[in-house]
Amino acid sequence: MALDLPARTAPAHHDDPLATLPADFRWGAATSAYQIEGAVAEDGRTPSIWDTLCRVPGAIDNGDTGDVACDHYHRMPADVALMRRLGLDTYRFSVSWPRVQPHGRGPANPAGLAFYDRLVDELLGRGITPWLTLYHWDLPQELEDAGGWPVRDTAHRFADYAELVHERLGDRVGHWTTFNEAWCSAMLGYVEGVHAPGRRNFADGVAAVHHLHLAHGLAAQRLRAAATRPLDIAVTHILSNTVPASASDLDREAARRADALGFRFYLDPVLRGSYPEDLVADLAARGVRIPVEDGDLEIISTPIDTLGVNYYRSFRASGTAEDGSTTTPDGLPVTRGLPMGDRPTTHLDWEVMPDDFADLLTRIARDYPGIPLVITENGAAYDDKPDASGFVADADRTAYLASHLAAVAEARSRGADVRGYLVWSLLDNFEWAYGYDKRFGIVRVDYETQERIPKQSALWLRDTIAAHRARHA
Ligand code: IFM
Repeated sequence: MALDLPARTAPAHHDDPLATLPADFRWGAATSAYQIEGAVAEDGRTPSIWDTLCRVPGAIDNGDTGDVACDHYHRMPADVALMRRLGLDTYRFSVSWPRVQPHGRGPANPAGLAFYDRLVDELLGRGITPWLTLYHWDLPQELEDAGGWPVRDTAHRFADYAELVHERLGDRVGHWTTFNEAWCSAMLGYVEGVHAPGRRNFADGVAAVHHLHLAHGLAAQRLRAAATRPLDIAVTHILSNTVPASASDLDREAARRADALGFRFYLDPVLRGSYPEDLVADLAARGVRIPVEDGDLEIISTPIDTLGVNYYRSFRASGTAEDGSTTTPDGLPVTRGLPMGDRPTTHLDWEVMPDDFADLLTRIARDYPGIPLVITENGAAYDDKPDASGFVADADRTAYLASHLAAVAEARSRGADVRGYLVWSLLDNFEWAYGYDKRFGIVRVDYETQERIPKQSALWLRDTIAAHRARHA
């Protein structure tokens, strides 16, 4: 499909903060399998936990499902051609586990793997680096039926799956991310129950985090051992700052607890080889133990090459509940997340806070020195209003991207080794429990016709990338 893209939208400014980004800065976009592929019952794919959750009445807004999504499974070559026209040098996609290993164990499904084979070749043919994520939340339902992530065996199943994908694609794919956002899989899926598999048990969520970490480490070792070319192995976490709502000891303690459970629980084991002591004590106070076995932390802290950072927003933490109490009915201290306040918000009511993004990246660089960072997701849902031709003049999203890229440049100037920025997302897509109503794409998808229409933000990004390349030519 030939797309007529309008002329440039972003004049180059001498005082452009992006002028400080290095010549080899990576520019790309990210998606995930269940959110865009559709074709859920084709070529041997079996249901994942998301197919199952989508069938639960009331679980997903509007009763939406990923059955068709953006029909990317059938439109992949045109989507890759569009990426090329936007000037992206990197495309981060995820592999659907139930598509390539339908039972979550045992032999590969050649027809499923063939899709990713074609995708990788199509990308390489257009000069785009494939960045493969092995797990973006679509656990084969059969593995959930066997216990899911709270069960240790799932980590071993994942390592086998990683090796099987590598066997087929490892000759052409150099960038491997094991997991996308373990926090979401564990906490939204097993504690809050708003994501698949929709369970609600805190201890299960904690066990899930540990087994996701273990699976990451086991897979990193298998990939490294099987590699026939240098691999860049990464894991991606969604990360936020949590600042105390006031200078009181109560709020400072609440912020510490939130930071331990929401931030350090994810980075410390991978990058320091230990769980934070204060987290372990907080969990013990709740009667919960992380199910660590001998040798696990060595596996989990297998050296990686890149940390993927997904950033959307930050929070304040208060030690006082809405009703004024400072302890829960179980006698635990209250930890209440609050908005930062006085910030514009997106269609999801998420606050827009690029300054906090710069602070977050600076903090990661300070507390976990030596690990290169890539922004593997950042973007915003806005209530896009297309004009008569379907074009979306999304000035809000464009400003969002510009300010967050400026924050990356700012963080770099403070010493954060950020090497790339992958926008979330290439296409409007299935936004999990919110269905299709919340649009994150820089490219509009008309779900009736499956037409792709680059928004103003896509054209801005195209021109920003072109200006970057021209600057370094
Ligand atoms: O759409 C999601 C994505 O799958 C994971 N990171 C956050 C995005 C926006 O909610």
